[in-house]
Amino acid sequence: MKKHIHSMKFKTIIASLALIPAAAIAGCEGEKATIPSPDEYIAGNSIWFDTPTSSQMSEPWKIHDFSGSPVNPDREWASRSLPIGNGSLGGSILGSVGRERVVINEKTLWTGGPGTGTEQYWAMNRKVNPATLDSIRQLLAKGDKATAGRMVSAEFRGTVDYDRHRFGTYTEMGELLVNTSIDESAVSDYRRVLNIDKSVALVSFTADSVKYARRYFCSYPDSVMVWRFQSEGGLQNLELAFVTPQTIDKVTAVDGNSLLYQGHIDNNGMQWAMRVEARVNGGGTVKTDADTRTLSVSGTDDVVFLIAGDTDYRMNFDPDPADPKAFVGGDPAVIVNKIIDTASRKSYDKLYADHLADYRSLYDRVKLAINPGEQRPAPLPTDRRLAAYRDCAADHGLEETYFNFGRYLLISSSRPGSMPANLQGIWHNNLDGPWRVDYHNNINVQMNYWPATSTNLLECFVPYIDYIRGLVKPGENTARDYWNARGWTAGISTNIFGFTAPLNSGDMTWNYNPSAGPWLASQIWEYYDYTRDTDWLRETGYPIIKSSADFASDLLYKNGDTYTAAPSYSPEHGQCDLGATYANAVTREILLDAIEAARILDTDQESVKEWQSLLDSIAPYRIGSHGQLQEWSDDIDDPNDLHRHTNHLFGLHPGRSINAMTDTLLANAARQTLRERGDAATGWSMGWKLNHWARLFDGDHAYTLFKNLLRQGTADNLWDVHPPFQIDGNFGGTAGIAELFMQSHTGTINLLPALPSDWADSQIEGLLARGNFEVSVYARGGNLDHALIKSVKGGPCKIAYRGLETSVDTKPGDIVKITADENAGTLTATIGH
Ligand code: FUC
Repeated sequence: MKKHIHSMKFKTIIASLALIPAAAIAGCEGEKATIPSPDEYIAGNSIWFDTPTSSQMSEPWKIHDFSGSPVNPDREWASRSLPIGNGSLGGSILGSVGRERVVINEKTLWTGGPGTGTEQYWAMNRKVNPATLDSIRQLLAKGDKATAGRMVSAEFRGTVDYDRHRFGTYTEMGELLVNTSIDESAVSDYRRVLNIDKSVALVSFTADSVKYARRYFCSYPDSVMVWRFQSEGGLQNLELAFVTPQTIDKVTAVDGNSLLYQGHIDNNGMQWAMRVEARVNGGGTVKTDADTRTLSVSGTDDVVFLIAGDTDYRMNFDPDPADPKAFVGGDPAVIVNKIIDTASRKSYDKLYADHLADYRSLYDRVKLAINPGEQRPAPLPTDRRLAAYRDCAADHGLEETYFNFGRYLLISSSRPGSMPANLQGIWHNNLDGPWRVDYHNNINVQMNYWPATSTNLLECFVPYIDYIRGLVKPGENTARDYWNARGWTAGISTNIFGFTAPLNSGDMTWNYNPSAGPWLASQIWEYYDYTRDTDWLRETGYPIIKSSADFASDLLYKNGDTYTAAPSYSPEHGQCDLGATYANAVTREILLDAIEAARILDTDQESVKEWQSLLDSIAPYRIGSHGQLQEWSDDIDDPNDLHRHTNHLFGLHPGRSINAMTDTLLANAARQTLRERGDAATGWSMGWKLNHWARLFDGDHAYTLFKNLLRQGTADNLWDVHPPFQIDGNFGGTAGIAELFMQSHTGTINLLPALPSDWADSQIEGLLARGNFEVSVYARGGNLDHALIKSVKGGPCKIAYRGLETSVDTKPGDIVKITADENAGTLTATIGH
């Protein structure tokens, strides 16, 4: 359906036409700046192109709204745009010449939720009679999966359809278009670059002997997106317009040099606002016209645009089901005005310096160097580099960039104060999108947060904690109504309004996933395990974990001497089961976490006893007839099955109930399963298998998966593709690289557990290990040269390397140097400061 709605729904226009003389706002940028050279931006880690995009695909929602197709109609956006973001506000830069096009997103711009009608929304759960659940379990115990499955399908679906209306969809704010009147045919030396080390994008080219350079970044400290358009040898005449699939209510000219756009989402009344301000430096004129909604800048060689966007969404951990405004906060127009007024008092240089300092405080913590001594080829545009890589050319520089880009994407899409990174992080170019661009608790959102811990970006984890907290209250209803259970859980798909029920579909292979909640809660434990922040555990983490462990306990069914998570499904695969390996593995994990957490806090001894006795009696992992780790309770795995999900290996990764160091039988079975599933798959699946192989200490096989991820699951702008674009694989890939150098899930820091033989002389600095240790590992000739472990919190530290072990007690700030003598069989830890 075409949704060209803003002309129909436009209610109020405040017209204003103002001419601002250059002198009134000149001088903000200080001395006249020289135009930046693209080489400086290409140097280091960058993604870049030497051909412009056409910008013809602007307003793709007019072609189709992208709700039900794996092919994004806007190919250039999906594979050639460059993303910037500050966790709330995102931009994807197309870098077109005659008409620049930047897609603008705000992470909380969603349709759906209680604003569409509280009663219907919160009636998301159906009520399952406990006797029915009992019958289903008994049928499964008798082996009648078909009848049990039919009953699950009839009873366990939700009431809310998986559509954009009540469940909702993440939706685009719009596109800022800048007409430049530059003749595209006259362009030379075109470069479009995202410098990942400096978190800034550059578009530069020459046309008719005039040099042009545009820079773009999105600042977290100032909550603002900043562009600077410069020219040398001629002046620029620019006209900026905003197009959107959303309803615009009002456009106001403010201060003569900016426009405030205010609008709302039709179906839930969510208010949004965006303000764009232009200020010229040195010369030129800014003109705003609220009638035509355009802002023009003429006769300038240097202009800065400031852009702020927001919605009235507010997080709510305890929404009142009667309140349609339970997730509604302050007026976004007030907020964006404040942002622009504050930011406009700062020069471009100051805004950028503050942005860079903030970015680097996170990004610079980890440094990867793959065989740094080797000769590197001359830099090529990323699309050509990737094409060569697809043709099997070695390119360790590209591999480093991919790793760093994953961290860049997380820093840009997940910062405290907003929702976590969704299926596309923050970047979205249409009204609707695949899987509603939602929070997918199936593997996807969990994968987004793997690198947040291990690659030392704990601050980026904070929105994920808030998201999970927001599921607890509504998830208690879901737990009770379906499973007559204590605690909380959530289903496969979630929005920003505390949606926790299964969706209204009878296809339970994907729609039935009560283990999703405990999986999320297990990452709450992980956050503690990395930070060792006991106060946080007591106040925030433990209540979530405990309640989830109670839910997981009540999901268990006693069948003979063992307990199984019944009924259960292996995600998107196979029949209803008495105890799918995945569901049992997640249960094990959350029970382990809850027991450890309660012991640390010295609390809930009765619960600990209950959890421990259940844990001891969960149906064991089973090894099937072809040596595989069974996916279901029966030995029915097909050795030729290439299904992308490997959730039955949850205990190997991200869980810890299969320890490849000690459980050789299970590790071999997991290996056999991975071999059967093969090395090709969708993006995220290859990212996950990379992690699985790393946990099996097979660096070369893990590297095969990483190469496949880059070759078959990555677009030219290095976005992960399912297809379509889906960001989880970027994060899974990044986390997997960290696992090759260091693992800590068993409580021991395992050095170089899976270094690919091709990366024999590599190093990584600043990874985070559980226990809150910062770990730098240096390999030479494929062996450990040395490692440096900085103790952040103090405490005992156990270290392993190829079967050698040592341990040391540390104080905060200690730096422990680890060296190995494999001939002598010693691993030595030396404490320094
Ligand atoms: C999971 C996957 C699909 C897709 C979807 C968003 O359910 O099985 O492949 O990635 O999430």
